[in-house]
Amino acid sequence: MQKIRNIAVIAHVDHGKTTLVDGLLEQSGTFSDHEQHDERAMDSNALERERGITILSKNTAIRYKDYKINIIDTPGHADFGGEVERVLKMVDGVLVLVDAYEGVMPQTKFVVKKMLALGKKPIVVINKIDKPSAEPDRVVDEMFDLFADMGATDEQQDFPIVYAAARDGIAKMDMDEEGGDFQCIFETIINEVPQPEGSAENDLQAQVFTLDYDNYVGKIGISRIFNGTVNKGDNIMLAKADGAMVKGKISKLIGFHGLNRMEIDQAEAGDIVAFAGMETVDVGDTIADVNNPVPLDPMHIEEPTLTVVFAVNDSPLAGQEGKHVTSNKLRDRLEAEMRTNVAMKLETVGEGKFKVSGRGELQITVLAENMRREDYEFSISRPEVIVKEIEGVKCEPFEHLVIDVPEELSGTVIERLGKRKAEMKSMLPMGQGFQRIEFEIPARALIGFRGQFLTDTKGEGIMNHSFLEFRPYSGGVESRSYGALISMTDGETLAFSLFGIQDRGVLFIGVQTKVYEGMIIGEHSRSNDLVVNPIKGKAQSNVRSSGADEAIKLVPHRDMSLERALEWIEDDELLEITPKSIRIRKKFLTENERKRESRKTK
Ligand SMILES: Nc1nc2c(ncn2[C@@H]2O[C@H](COP(=O)(O)OP(=O)(O)OP(=O)(O)O)[C@@H](O)[C@H]2O)c(=O)[nH]1
Ligand SMILES: [Mg+2]
Repeated sequence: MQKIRNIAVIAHVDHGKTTLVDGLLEQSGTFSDHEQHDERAMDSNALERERGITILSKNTAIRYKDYKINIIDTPGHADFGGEVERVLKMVDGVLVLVDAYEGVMPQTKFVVKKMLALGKKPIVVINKIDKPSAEPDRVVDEMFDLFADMGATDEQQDFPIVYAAARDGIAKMDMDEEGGDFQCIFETIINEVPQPEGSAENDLQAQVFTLDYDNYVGKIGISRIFNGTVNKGDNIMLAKADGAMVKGKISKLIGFHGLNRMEIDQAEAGDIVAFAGMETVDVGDTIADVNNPVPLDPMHIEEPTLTVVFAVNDSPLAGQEGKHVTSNKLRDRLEAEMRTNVAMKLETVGEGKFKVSGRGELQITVLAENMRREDYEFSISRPEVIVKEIEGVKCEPFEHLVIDVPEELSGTVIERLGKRKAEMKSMLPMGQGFQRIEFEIPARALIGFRGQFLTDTKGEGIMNHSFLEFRPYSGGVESRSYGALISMTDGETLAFSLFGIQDRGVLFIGVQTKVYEGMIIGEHSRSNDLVVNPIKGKAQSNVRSSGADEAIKLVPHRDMSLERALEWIEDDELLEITPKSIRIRKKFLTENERKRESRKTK
């Protein structure tokens, strides 16, 4: 049997997983000398490159000596935590990265807990030791404590430690060593991570952990083979999660090497390969022996915590910028998403209205962003957390929140969070005048907090959170403290009128922008909404008023990204999303309708 090691790279967001995988590909000689590749080569889709984060886990394989090492790079952002859990079942060991300054962060805890519970062999990589602020010794201690707190076995607690500057291709087992390269990482992997269990002689059992799509061969299930041998053209049985058995045939077997995929004829127990030919394949399915199909344990998929309503765009500007605008198109696209993205759920809630549930705002905005790139137009509502009953008690999701703030601002932030029902758990000095404060907070109270936090800390604060558990409902929390500046009419904005409005708050749009009655063009500096006229021109006059013309200087407006806008809106507001624009609007466009509505709710 082939010598194989299967590992996943796990960590908090941005701690350097994808960069480390670059180094593993490079230093194993997997890239040939002339092969062109970008930095963070595994972050291959457009949105990943643009945002500099990993969204989907992806696998690759390298050769080291006579070993094949399959490596799965995972996303670090909490919203994609479900991916990590699935991937962990496919591997025998993990590289747990941790930033040598930031140390243990919420998602480090999340992934370590899952990894330990599944009994995987950990190798800890203290990364970014080149940072001037790095404190590798402190971070090693933090990891030790974390493992102990999370119930590591003695063997897991006795983890090997590699110190690395992944970006520079440096790694070493001892901080006092000079230089060093990734040889020590390869050696640690082959020595510490066990050879996969299972046997090539047994009946076939493989489990699908990721789906992919190829224009030529259709749906592809990327899978770990736990037992047996499979050949191209074999008949198999697909054991579905719901117990159904579907006969199928492997039309193609695809292997991985570096950034390439190639057709192969055979694969056996222990390996990670892709299967084509089964149109009904889903994540979690077992590809089993056709005569003796024995399903593997189903995969546990984390429940969604947040919902947003996607609806047909019915604004006065609807249909002008997007190609796909109807309810049918919207539904088809969302249904297609649910087929590959097992962490999300879809429910029709009314004519042209679809409730999409996921793990967090980023997961939902990534879907929305992909859709606008594909020429869809739609609206989305304010995110709502999922409330559910557990043993007769109304419960809501709680998050573990960690913030790093300049010491002198910690008072302000703690007060703000107090109003949002956050409970402070610890406070530690971090050096360089920063403090790290940890909280437990209802997920509901975090919606809209980021913008406020960035303002309060003048952009210097860092916040991170990840799902903790469902807990009893905590009652009302404070929401947005400012009202909206709402356009009273349709037309294009003019500098003269915006100049008159800008003292009333912060504008979200500039000049010559299309607006309509009920569209929100800014944030009021007070708590109530204010209706304004952004298209009013200057009255014509023959008299040149001295100084008036040159006085029209507009303060730069605040660009509302999809995420920022989604966090900002309230229940009676919507985001209008088109390939070209992100507009914020009132659900009810005229003032009369809004008055009638607010009387009703009172
Ligand atoms: N100083 C320093 N920066 C590093 C090092 N390794 C990675 N980085 C930088 O850290 C940032 C994040 O790196 P990524 O490899 O994308 O991190 P990641 O863990 O894959 O991030 P996600 O997949 O989004 O969770 C990039 O700007 C890297 O250049 C390092 O050793 N030293
Ligand atoms: Mg990454």
